[in-house]
Amino acid sequence: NRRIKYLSVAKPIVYGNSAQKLDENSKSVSIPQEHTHLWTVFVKSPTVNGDADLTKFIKKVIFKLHDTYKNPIRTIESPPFQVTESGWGEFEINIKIVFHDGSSEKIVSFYHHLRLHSYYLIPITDQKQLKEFPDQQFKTHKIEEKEGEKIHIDEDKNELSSSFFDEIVFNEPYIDFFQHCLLN
Ligand code: SLL
Repeated sequence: NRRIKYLSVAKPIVYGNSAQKLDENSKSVSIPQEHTHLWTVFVKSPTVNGDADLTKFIKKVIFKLHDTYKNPIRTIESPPFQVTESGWGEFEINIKIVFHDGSSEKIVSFYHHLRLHSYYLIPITDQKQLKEFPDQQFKTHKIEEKEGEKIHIDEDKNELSSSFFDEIVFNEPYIDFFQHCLLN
């Protein structure tokens, strides 16, 4: 089992979070009073095959939440690779992607800023929105992009999402790993 010289394989991923503002109606008994949002942090695939592609090379994804959470280290071993929680504050989530045994690939570790609020955003005019998204369904939707961060706001549903498109690059992968996990 040898490495394939000069070969790089890039796999696209999307990571980020969605968040929903809780109001009195949407608050369930199990959610503490001080919690303002319900959110989900995720790692997923933008490809048509979706998570089926990711599971070919991802063994698990580890999300490290803020220490104010019970069991802050959440290990997800099958798709969807995501954690849903409620809370009151934004913080940095450490995401670690672990590849299949035998791949000899190092863990990929990075941070995502859990976004609950959109207050820092520069308002965009409705005109621009209408031009870009003439579709009715986007009437109350705003999409912003800043430093690679795609922010989607749905005012009707009090929802927001923040996502980043990225890729995982495997340099000179082992032949076995390449054949079993990286070839489509
Ligand atoms: C802040 N630096 O002060 C951040 C910390 C922590 C958010 C935010 C805990 C929820 C729970 C929660 O929402 N933590 O388990 O009660 O804004």
